[in-house]
Amino acid sequence: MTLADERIESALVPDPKVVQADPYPWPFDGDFGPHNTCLVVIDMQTDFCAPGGYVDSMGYDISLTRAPIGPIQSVLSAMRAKGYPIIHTREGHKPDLSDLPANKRWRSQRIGAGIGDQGPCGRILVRGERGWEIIPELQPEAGEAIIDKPGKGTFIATDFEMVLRMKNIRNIVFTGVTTDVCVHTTMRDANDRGYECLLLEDCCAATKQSNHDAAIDMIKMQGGVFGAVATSAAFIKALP
Ligand code: C5J
Repeated sequence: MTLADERIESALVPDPKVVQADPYPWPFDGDFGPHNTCLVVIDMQTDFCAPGGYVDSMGYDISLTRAPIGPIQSVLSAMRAKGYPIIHTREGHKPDLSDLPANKRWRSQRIGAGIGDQGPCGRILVRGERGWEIIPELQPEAGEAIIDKPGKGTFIATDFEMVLRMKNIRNIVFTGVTTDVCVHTTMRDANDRGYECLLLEDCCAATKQSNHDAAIDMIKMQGGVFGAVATSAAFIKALP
């Protein structure tokens, strides 16, 4: 093989430190590893993805929100094996509901799944109840951070940013539910704070497929307006 052949071949082989993502190879500068990158698993709780939870009580199809469980398990085991920081989140309110805005409660009651009311899995979206727990398939391991949040975004009323700073995180990989609400809100906020964001599309889901698809499309606009999108397979393949 001549030097010219070698140059052509190396140009065809993607840099292993860059994920083949859309609309750009992620991260933007190729600086990616356990030293500066974490996985965030958003709200994979019984209330969002198991029978009798909040999403099920609203009448949505939980097969959608359960679909990412397998892909998230694959990403978790690949990242755990390489020592990446893992952060889980849970949406939920204090038992006295002092952190539940009246309009959030009213809207949920209107569609028959009142936050704070008794449901088949205990009080809906209340901390400490069965429905609020992370599903057994995606249980956090010892040493992994868990952020409890009262809202849709993970930065509001939590110590998320402090945890990211203590771990020297610059890149965030997003998984979880729902793509169009808690995942998007957190990704947008992270992007505005200067974090380099990647969403794994088969590791996320919404309560309606077209909302998931639209949320994915939005990220890709304007050259990657909030970051980039990849599949779990492309991500795992590139994981340094
Ligand atoms: C919603 C969430 N959709 N985790 N919460 O209410 O996205």
